[in-house]
Amino acid sequence: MTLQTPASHSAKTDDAVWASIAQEEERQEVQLELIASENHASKEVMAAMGTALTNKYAEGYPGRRYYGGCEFVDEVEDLARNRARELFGSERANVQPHSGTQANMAAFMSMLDPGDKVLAMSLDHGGHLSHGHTKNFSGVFYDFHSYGVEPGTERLDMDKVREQALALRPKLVIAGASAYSRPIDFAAFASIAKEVDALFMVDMAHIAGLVAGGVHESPVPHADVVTLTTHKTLRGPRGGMILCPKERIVKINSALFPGGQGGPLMHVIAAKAIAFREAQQESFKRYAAEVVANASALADGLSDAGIRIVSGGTDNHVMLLDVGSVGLSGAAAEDALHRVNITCNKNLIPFDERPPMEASGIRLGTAAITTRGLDVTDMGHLAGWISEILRSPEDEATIKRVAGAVSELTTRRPIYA
Ligand code: DSN
Repeated sequence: MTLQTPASHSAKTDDAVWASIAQEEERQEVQLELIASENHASKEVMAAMGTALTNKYAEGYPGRRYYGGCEFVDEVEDLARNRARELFGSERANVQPHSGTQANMAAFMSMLDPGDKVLAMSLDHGGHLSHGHTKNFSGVFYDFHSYGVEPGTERLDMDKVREQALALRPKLVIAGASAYSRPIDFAAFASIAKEVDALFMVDMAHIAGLVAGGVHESPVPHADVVTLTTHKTLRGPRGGMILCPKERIVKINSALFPGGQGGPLMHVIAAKAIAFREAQQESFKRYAAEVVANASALADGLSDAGIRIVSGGTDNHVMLLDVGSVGLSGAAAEDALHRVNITCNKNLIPFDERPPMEASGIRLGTAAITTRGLDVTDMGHLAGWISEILRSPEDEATIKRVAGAVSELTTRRPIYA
């Protein structure tokens, strides 16, 4: 198969843009990507996004469009929807959301009226912007309240969540996080929602690939609506998706289009279809298991090196390091690791006293480095390098040595081998 990727296209005239794209491709190749929400999509997924489907307007849904000439994009969207349903065992799927936040907006619009009460995880404890941040549409239009982790364990205590739900009587309970390293008990959340007569939604953006790969419990049997992104552990194109039982799909579809979006991105939907097929393969199950094994090994290695891991470790792809435990802010730690080509992001830790732009933590994830073939042995080395840099962030000899080791590893494990 010849891939028609933009990078291989012969008619490139815009030197400025292509130079930046080439540099970004090189950056990804030479850096170890530990940002927990990023991954390296396959060449086939990327190729689909550089096709003529980007030219096509297709407002509506397959068989019911507001434009002519949709016969082939209808086929593509049907493939994507059917594969999504099979992959996650969901009765219905909407594959049109441009992002996770767009998916959440449509989900909320399908279930809530402005001003309705919602209970979701606090952003400061690992929740997401679109779960009620005051400047986000969610916090502007709905009455969000938050639950968080417990001070001692830094884990969710479902009895406490239940107490809050009983006191608040929300219309919707949301589970799902961007920086929570422990399994989420979807059955317990569903039972709490039922007890207070609320609807239950799960935003599984971070763990979608782990759910698809069978290494995290699926929220689909428990939730009224499940939203996700397709580009994190699921390793597809940048975008969102909604899963739901058949009785909810009419409202969801109409909340997404025309409620929150116009024309769908058909080139991205084609890439989603390809990614869902990839995620149906045995090799993806192995990948998901390796992501979790690598995260566990990395957390153990860092912990053995004396760096405090929030909640003591991880059961999924993500971990939060309390870099205050080695005298750094999250911002300083992010910068120090960047100097040796290890990319991550500063992150608040639960009960953080620093402001978000400084933070006391960094968040690390293993989805992208596992895609490029790193294994648990590599995790031992990586933990050592991270520890050395965090302990000696200004030491030029350490920086040079670790940067050299990172370079040797990234050369040995190219992204697109
Ligand atoms: N979900 C966020 C992250 O985890 O990086 C981005 O919205």
